[in-house]
Amino acid sequence: MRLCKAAPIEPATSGGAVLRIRFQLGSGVSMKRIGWAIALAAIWLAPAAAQAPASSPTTTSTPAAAQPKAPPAGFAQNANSPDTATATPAQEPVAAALPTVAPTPGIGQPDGRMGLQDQVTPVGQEAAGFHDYILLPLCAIISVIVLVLLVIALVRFRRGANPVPSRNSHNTTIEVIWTLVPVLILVAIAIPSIRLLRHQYSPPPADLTVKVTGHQWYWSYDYPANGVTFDSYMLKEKNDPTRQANQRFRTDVDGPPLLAVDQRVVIPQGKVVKFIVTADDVIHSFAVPAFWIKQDANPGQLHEAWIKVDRPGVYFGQCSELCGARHAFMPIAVEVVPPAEFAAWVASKGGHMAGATPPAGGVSAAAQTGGGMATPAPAAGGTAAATQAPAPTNPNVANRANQNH
Ligand SMILES: [Cu+2]
Repeated sequence: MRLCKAAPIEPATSGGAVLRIRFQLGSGVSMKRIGWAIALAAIWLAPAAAQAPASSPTTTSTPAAAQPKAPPAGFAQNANSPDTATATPAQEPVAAALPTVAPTPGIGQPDGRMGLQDQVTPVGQEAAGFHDYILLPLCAIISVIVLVLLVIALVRFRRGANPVPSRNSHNTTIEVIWTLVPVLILVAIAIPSIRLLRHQYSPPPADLTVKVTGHQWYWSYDYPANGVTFDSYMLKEKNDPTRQANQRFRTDVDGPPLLAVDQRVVIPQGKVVKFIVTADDVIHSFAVPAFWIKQDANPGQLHEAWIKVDRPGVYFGQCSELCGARHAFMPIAVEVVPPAEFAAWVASKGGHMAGATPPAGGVSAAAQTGGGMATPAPAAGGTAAATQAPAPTNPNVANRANQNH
């Protein structure tokens, strides 16, 4: 059972043992633990609200979302940015770009199957196991039991068969059972649930930090420790009348329609990656199903999510908060590559590996201001890649600086 796999973050969160709730009534310690239990229950409920479906009424009440700026046909989603960054000479990569890796059908994208996508992160595997092997069977069993009881009550105690109604109004045994059994079920669910929450919100030290910013209607990504910044737009179809003549159109190598993007987020395989998620206009949601991530992106707030992916490949997601007219057209594509390839990709973007000296004259303001978010542990191959970084400047960063958001 996947649920039973030991998550690799276990050592880092051993301090969470305090979360084991033991009811020792009559002492101050027990009150403290009950307080912990209530706080945990509140945290438990919070993600459910944060991960409300895209049709959540809370989003539609956002003033900016309610009055979207409809882009004229054939023009970019954002007046300051072209639809495809690669179409602009100023955003040409410094070094040769890596060849586009084709996604694997059925992995990291919807394929018509029922159920959850195959999970590729430790938290995702634990959560999917919890859902598939505990919650879903429990829901099915409870539903069947309630249905059977309902049918028995309807048939056996119908008026026709009982002309003189029973006058019973109380049965202590049944009342104890129907109180205790649900309590035991809830406790049984709470234990793996709180453990999962602890893994989700107690991330191990990150090897790489990526800042994700939602815009109407595209995503931008900053690698503060690497001096890499770029915008990511959906690739339009070849016959889309709104596609500009110089815009690259989607091919099968890029990914499925409505999910393929012009610039993917590239992260190293087997490394802990922390996403810092925010937005600069309305509420968006950074969601990648195969990573078990659905994190609201709120203007003025920083939220975080973490992943560790051991399987190289391409994984797709979408904005999952109703954010305006082109909400459905701001997909997310994450490409997981071996660390050496990641270093090459960083170099191709004019960046440098964490801990390496930024290119002379670089304009990577993000790298300077975001230094605090950089984690002490550099990605593997960092020193090797540092010598490969040929870029005197980072045109992507320069271009973003001019956008004046
Ligand atoms: Cu959005």
